[in-house]
Amino acid sequence: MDAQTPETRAGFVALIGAPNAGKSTLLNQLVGAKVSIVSRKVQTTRALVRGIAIEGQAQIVFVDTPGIFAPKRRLDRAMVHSAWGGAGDADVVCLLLDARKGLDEEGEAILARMPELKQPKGLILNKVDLVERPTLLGLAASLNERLAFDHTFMVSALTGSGVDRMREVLAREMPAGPWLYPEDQVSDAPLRMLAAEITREKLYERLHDELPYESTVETDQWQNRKDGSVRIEQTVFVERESQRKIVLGKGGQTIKAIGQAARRDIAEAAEAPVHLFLFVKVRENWSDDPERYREMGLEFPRER
Ligand SMILES: Nc1nc2c(ncn2[C@@H]2O[C@H](COP(=O)(O)OP(=O)(O)OP(=O)(O)O)[C@@H](O)[C@H]2O)c(=O)[nH]1
Ligand SMILES: [Mg+2]
Repeated sequence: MDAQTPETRAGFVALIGAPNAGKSTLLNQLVGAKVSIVSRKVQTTRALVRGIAIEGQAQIVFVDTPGIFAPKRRLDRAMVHSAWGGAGDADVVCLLLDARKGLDEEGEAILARMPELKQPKGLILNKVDLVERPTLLGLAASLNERLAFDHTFMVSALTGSGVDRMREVLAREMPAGPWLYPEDQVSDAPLRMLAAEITREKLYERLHDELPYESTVETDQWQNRKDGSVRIEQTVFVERESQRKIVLGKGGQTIKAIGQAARRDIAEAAEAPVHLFLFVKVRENWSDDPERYREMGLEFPRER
């Protein structure tokens, strides 16, 4: 490399925070593509999702993590464990807070553990579109008294306000070194995984109040056809027959609508026409089945 060429940089920035703070929405804004699913429900993200952004000579791998909360079930425990794991491995750790909520009990518990992390730390106050400026400044000041953050960002993941500046500042924190992924790659997750996540998002969108968290989606078949289209088969696992009925809906209407919405987004991600076939299966206690965790990219906690 000649002396004129600025050095490349590359590294990881973990986004941690309570469920629903807007981590996945922010990841998608930072990357400029949908790589992580979003919903109004808490505990949407289940495993680490990496989204890759380029800023000048820096490649920044943003790591979206499951929301951190007091876990009750085995799946909860796996998710929270994965979130802290993502933080431990990053070059910079950013705590994301919903600025409208401020520092609630969940945020407090995460903040209390952050001094254990040795990396530079960022504070991200999100959802500034919903908060008055003085409230925001007060919150930033009091949080910085609690922990000496290296950077404080005020953003709206929804509108994109403040996001470009944040990416620029974080780019300068990245260690010098070669890029970790090809220039045009936006995610490290295989498309079949993203496709399963997209269907789960549509499931949440349609059934937010009826369907509890007892569902998961897997891609079983992914076939690239000669005509350039893709044939995909996915299975929605639920825990009980009553839930299967809800997912199917009257005359199969609900699953049909979910399938249509998912197909559109998957086709966009795959940049190809998609034929999507959805199956709904009852698998009692899938959330105690190690294989389901492997599919999600989670470690299986031995303790229930
Ligand atoms: N008004 C507003 N809403 C936002 C903003 N960012 C996220 N949201 C909304 O907040 C909700 C949760 O967003 P997610 O991105 O799924 O939150 P998360 O932190 O990834 O949640 P978990 O994966 O459950 O931990 C969604 O309804 C988003 O549309 C923002 O800047 N402003
Ligand atoms: Mg999320």
